[in-house]
Amino acid sequence: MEPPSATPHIAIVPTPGMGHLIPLAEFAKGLVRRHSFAVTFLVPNDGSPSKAQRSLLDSLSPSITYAFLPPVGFDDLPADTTRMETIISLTLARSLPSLRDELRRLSESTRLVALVADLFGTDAFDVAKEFDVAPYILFPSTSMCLSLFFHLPTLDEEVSCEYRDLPEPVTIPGCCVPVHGKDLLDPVQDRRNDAYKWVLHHARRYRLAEGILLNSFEELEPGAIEYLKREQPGKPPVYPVGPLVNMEQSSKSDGSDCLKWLDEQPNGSVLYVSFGSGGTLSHDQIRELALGLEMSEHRFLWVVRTPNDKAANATYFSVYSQNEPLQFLPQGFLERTKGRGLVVPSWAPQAQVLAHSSTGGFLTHCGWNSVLEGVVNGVPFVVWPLYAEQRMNALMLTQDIKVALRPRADQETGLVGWDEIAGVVKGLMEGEEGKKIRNRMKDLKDAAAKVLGEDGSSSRALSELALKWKAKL
Ligand code: UPG
Repeated sequence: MEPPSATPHIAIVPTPGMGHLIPLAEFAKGLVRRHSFAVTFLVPNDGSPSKAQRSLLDSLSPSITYAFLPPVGFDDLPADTTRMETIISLTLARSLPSLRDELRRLSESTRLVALVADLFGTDAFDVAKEFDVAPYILFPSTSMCLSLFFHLPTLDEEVSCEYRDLPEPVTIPGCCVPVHGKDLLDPVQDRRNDAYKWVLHHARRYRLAEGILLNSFEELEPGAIEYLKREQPGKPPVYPVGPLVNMEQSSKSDGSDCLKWLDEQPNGSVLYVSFGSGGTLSHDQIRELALGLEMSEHRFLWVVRTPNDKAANATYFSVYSQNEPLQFLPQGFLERTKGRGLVVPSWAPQAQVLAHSSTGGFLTHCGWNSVLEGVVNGVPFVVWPLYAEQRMNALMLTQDIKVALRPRADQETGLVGWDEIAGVVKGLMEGEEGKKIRNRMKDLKDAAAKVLGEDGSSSRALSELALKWKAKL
């Protein structure tokens, strides 16, 4: 057998979801580019990796390789009560034997020093330890959410009812905005469901990590980060290395039409509308949104998915809609908004869209990667949370850092009406409040550029980690 090369090597194990894979890929790029590491992605899956997943993995540098683990199945799970977080966690839990085989191979052929999993990946730790590989987490969401994960085992012991029935909001350590139980992340909304048990399981195991990398930075979430960095028994060191965001120019392949269209629009004039990789609206809601955009009289670029009346995360595992999404738009909408609006089915090169000078606002579901992509480009938000921890993120953006407007849903129908949407879009794109928000975003953009600079705090945190890992060689 050839002796392993001297290059330090990291294994990364992403759980399903583009929102997890994208920041892990950015983290890998930084390690390779700045610290000469080699990286292997070991990807648990159910046999249907999405086009988006494959094209991202294929686009990485030769020092970043990947292998899909043999697919696992879920035929035994009840379709009506199994939530997203259970499937995400089981995809990894059921892949542990093949992960063990791959780690054995890597540890024999490379200088494997660490395994990095994401927020639902703590089951990989036991296998990592078998090969004397240090287990780490890259937490792809907010510091606020990480602080809640650390606090959850205590909450679970102290609170006997559903959190949504608590009369007082929950105070998350380090965070100044209290969060009502009904706004906490989805999987903690039903404590009898397996999804809650999985989240609690992972939260309890976070203490087993040798460190937690956080996709955030101090200027964005000062209170929570200061709290998380404080040494406490049972809490591993936290390294804020964010924002981990794709800043590269587009390859001008997939979705380049919308970038060309943006080239023709005036500076800062376009509202980009997207609900991340998994977000879907109901039939009625999609019609209201279309009319609201039309009536706002502003330019827009909208990534449309086939509506779904049952789930707000219907494309989480697949990204692409099964049916042609544009057929669900109101009659005549495309003709009436031609020139002023562009509608893209399923997927757009979002990082490049947000970096484009024509983009002046972002209507977002508040997935954390989307938020960070808005922040690094100074693009202010209209927030429209749908699932996962997005309601918490929306609260933070509107009430804490105040860089977003939020349309209100009708109390009876639960729908956000077209007139409310049109009003909020105008407010962001042309109103006084919009101007103030834009200025605050400019400060955050500058702060993000600084932490990512040569001597910035996130670059230093990454260097500290790289040194620690190299010392294991
Ligand atoms: N994206 C595109 N094109 C699209 C849609 C999305 O490039 O048309 C990219 C986008 O740029 C971003 C990523 O896909 O980088 C989406 O990530 P995110 O905005 O975080 O949304 P989700 O995919 O919904 O992310 C999941 C959860 C979210 C959570 C995030 C990180 O739904 O709530 O904050 O993971 O944990």
